[in-house]
Amino acid sequence: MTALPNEPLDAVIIGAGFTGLYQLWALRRLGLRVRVLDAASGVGGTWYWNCYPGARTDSPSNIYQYWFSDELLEEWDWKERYPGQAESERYFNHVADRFDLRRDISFNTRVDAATWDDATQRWNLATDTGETVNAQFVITALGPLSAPVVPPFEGHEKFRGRLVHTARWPREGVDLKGKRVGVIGTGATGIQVIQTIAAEVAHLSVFQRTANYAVPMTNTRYTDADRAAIRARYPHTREAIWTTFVGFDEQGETRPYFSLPPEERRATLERLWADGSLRIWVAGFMEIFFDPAASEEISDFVREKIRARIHDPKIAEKLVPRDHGFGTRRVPLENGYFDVYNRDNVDLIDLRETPIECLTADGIRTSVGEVSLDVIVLATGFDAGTGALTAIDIRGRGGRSLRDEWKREVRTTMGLQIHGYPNLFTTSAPYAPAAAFCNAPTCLQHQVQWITECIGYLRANGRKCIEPSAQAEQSWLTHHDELADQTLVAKTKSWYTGANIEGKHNRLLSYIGGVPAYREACEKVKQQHYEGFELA
Ligand code: NA7
Repeated sequence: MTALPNEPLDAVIIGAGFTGLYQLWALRRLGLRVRVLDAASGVGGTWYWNCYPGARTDSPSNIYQYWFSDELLEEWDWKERYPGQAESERYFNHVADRFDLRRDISFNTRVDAATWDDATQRWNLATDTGETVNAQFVITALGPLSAPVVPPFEGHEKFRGRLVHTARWPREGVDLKGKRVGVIGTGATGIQVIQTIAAEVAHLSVFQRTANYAVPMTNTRYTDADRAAIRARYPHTREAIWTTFVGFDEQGETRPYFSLPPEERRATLERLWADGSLRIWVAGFMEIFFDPAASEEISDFVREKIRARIHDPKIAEKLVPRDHGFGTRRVPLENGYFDVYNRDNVDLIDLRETPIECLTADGIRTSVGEVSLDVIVLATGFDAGTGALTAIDIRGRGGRSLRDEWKREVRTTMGLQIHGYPNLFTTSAPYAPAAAFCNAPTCLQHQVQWITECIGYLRANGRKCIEPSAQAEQSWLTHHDELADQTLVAKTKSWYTGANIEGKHNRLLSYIGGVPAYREACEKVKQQHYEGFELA
């Protein structure tokens, strides 16, 4: 473990994942003394922790990467269209070595508290290693999905088998071969685990609360020719990601859904579906987000696709979502997921019909009896956007507590700063597209660039502090809410709305005005010398 520096720093970055590594690279170029702190023993963030079986990106590798270095783009060979966890982790390790980033990273170091000192106008951070560090700026690069949720089932302590959350999967793996395994959760993670382990385990019991839509993934192993073709498009791709609604590289349908005759609507959906990607969601018909009639028709199209995969019509009906429209929750890609339910060694337990009552010494008891298990996999998701921030005791001006304030209402200004917390910059925090509704690398890189330019501006202009005004924060929230209220996404229960956490704020987590509009708003603030922000 690298000891923390004794001398005061210019900036501390919390997190050595996608955002943290780039932020370190960028602030170093400004000449700042920077330290990155991470609880993990290595780089990669999400791709360090989520090493469960089948973990894989749902964004293609050509847009799930850094754009800041032409050399990096030239030398890194993606092996697949959708890289698995190991390949993604290798990429981050390569980046850390390639740019000599490790010398400024302290691993195995969790930040417990960050306290703003009104007198010195600097932050003091305390870590679980008993160390402290002092810095002018703090940038949180915690990732939107890094605080795992373990549901408070009764009897946790009684279970004699192995209980593991996907986001805390042991690095050495878990032997599932020939075991009776239960998976709770059928979100993007559960789907990946289930489709990966079904053939290996003796018996798999899937505990499903909400049925999920999923699109078949066409993953390809790239040849040299594929890579050359993808590289040739990089100049286009690196521009295109900024112009699309959710930071992917393809524009959506511009023809209004109901302006097309039914057969053309169908043909278009088939074409989007056949792409084997998230295109049908992120670059399809925008009406899925706000027009109930279009949403229903498109959802029916997907329901039909699901039914066609399942032999037993009764099981098929359990797997078909009916309580929300396609695309109003995170759409996962799948690779053999639905076919798993045609196997003899797989049972689907519908928790709406037979809820979990408790864990027992031998497994899980539902309202109709006990399921005996050797291993329980919790694919139960995250306290998205806020959980990782409130896990740290953050104290701003006058000792105010972010944890307490966010219990009442979660507030940010463009997801980048919070009124009352000077010189604290947040990435992937609520009310920016980066929190959820964006190809994460696109939006996180944009936030790093904005933060870096802002700090550069402060230094160039002899300013020490920046903090959004209460008024600017309120007007961003009002704008955010106005857009969110028009969407079906905000009316649907999911982690996007915080509905997966009891008592959490009921506001759409992610800005839903699209990447171009968000970038424009951020650019305007910058052009107007950080209007709405108080500089001291
Ligand atoms: P998600 O998408 O939040 O999925 C969590 C799943 O776990 C979901 O099916 C939940 O059902 C289920 N869940 C959560 N709590 C319970 C309890 N108490 N009982 C039964 N089932 C439960 O998390 P993921 O990790 O799959 O994906 C998160 C993101 O990571 C994903 O969107 C990608 O961006 C990558 P529910 O739907 O709440 O009824």
